[in-house]
Amino acid sequence: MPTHLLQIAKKLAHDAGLFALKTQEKGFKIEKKDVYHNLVTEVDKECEKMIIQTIKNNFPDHSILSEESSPQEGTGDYKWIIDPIDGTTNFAHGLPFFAISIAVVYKGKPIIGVVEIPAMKETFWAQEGKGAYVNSEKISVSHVTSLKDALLATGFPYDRSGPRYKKNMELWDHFYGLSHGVRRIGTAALDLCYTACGRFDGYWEYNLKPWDIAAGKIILEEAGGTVTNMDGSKLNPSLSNFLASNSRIHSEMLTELKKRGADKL
Ligand code: LIP
Repeated sequence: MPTHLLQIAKKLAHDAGLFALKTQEKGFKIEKKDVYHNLVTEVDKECEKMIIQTIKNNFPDHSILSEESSPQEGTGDYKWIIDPIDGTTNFAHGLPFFAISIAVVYKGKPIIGVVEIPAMKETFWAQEGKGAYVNSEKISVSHVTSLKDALLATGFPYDRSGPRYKKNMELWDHFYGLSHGVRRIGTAALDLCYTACGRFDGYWEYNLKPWDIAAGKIILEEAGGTVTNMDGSKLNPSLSNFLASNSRIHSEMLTELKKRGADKL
């Protein structure tokens, strides 16, 4: 079953990616989802519809959690976690850094992750216990052992008035001084996959949702990385404070996050 689900997840991500890429050139409607700067486009919704319809046709008993629609509870043990376009702001502004992110969870345990980056022609994917890949090439995390040699990534909450936004500005400045630099690419799925293949060495962010990280997390872990809360405990998505790394600089990053009180927010 897992290999069959992997093939379907890859096909769904690939087809949605091609559709998104084509539509990005033509133009599309953009809306604001809330009072902040959280955007959704008609392409997010269309991709989501395509993906969900196929899952429902093939697996009517599977549960589905997807960014742009209400959760659907199935009677079976499998759950799909979907972000039809991760990096919507980038997509809306014509940037190539956006991804289709699809994970499959079995009895609460992630077993498959697929992150398709159509503009780069890169499909990152992993199956539990079988390693992580980009296209057909096996990937692993970097060998960097110290922050002073690391390239990091972060992202900022949509709510720019809250304490986490200000804290993240402070953390950005702090880590910038300790590393080769800190990038803000604008898609969590891609940040995780870039950490999985050694382009980044560490990544932190507040306020991420399960669909932002479900697929990227299994890809990173299968590539040898570590994902925890900012206090080092096992990831609890409801805390929404998140640290990912190549494992080798994880404890050094945790020390710096704790020094700045990042784990207390
Ligand atoms: C976005 C992320 C981005 C993060 C935003 C948001 P969306 O997902 O992937 O990196 O900083 O907070 O969650 O809204 O584009 O699917």
